[in-house]
Amino acid sequence: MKMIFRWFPNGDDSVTLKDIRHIPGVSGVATALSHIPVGEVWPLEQILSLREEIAAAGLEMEVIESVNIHEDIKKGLPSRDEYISNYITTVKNLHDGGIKCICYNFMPVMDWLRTNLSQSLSDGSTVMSYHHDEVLRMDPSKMADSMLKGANCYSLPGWEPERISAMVKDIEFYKNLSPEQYFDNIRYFLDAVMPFAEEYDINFAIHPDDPPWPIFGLPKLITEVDTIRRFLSLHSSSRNGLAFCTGSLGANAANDLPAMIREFSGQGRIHFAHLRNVKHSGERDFHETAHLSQCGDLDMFEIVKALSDTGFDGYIRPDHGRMIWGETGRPGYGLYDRALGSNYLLGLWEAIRKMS
Ligand code: DNO
Repeated sequence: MKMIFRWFPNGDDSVTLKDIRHIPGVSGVATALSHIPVGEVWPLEQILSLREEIAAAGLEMEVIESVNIHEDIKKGLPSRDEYISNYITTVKNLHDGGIKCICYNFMPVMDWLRTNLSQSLSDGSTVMSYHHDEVLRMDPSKMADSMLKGANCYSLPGWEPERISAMVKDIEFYKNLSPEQYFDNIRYFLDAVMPFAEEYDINFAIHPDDPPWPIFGLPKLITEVDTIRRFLSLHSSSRNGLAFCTGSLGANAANDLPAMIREFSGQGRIHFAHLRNVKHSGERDFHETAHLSQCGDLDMFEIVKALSDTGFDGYIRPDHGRMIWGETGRPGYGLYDRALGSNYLLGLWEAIRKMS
């Protein structure tokens, strides 16, 4: 297992590589060439120069989060073949650049969604939260404004300008696409790309839908045990795997996360784990919390134990933390609370390993 930290290059992060290097036990970063528009090839030289910058700070770059998938692929449009061919070239270049794992998602229109990026907790910290009633009342054309307003001038992953400008039209498009057709579109993508994941020894880690229930009638793919089984059965190669995000899947209290980890990690299908905690305040309402079990509704001990017991040897990163100690930055991605979280998780990992 390697503990890593998400980091955004090109000055688009309040956290520096030097800061990350100071966190004990963290060996590398999950990062991306996020300035390249979705669908274009990532040039090898740019991958290598980012790798050098990260190596110069004493850190590894083995995981990309994310190589995003062009909306035309998700929609199944004829232009998808060109975007898929670009994606494959990027996979080859990433292989040549030493990458071992690519995290991606197949969420239509938007990546993740919250209704408040800075909700105050009783300890004076702030976190991101989600209230489904507010989403039901939301005008999709205003959705991006409300997300970006809270972003503290940093880019929000999955809320790229080109995506935002097409959002309302795209929501309309998906009204005429059945869940089966949507599923066929990921199958088409995997059929084309998986042989190259094999050839280039790269693990693919799909991120679950966040939150894991329908929004604006959009199709959802990775939400619970059955949908994940169905997705994994599309390609039996272990390269076709998961970025197991406890906060996304855990937003649905019915998901038994340790059991899911035992099943999927036991099959060698979890390559990347995003570990964070959530507190439910309704069936479809939650807010994020500090990583400790006692701070939220997820049992982090059982989650880490399930990973350890199943021989997990992929990457873990502490996911969204609180904003504490006066820090400002990209919501969820401050330094301090994620550093605390990583060391709590490393402590659990060490104790579990030594006691088993
Ligand atoms: C949000 C993140 C997502 C995630 C992508 C992976 O904070 O969890 O943007 O990186 O869905 O492709």
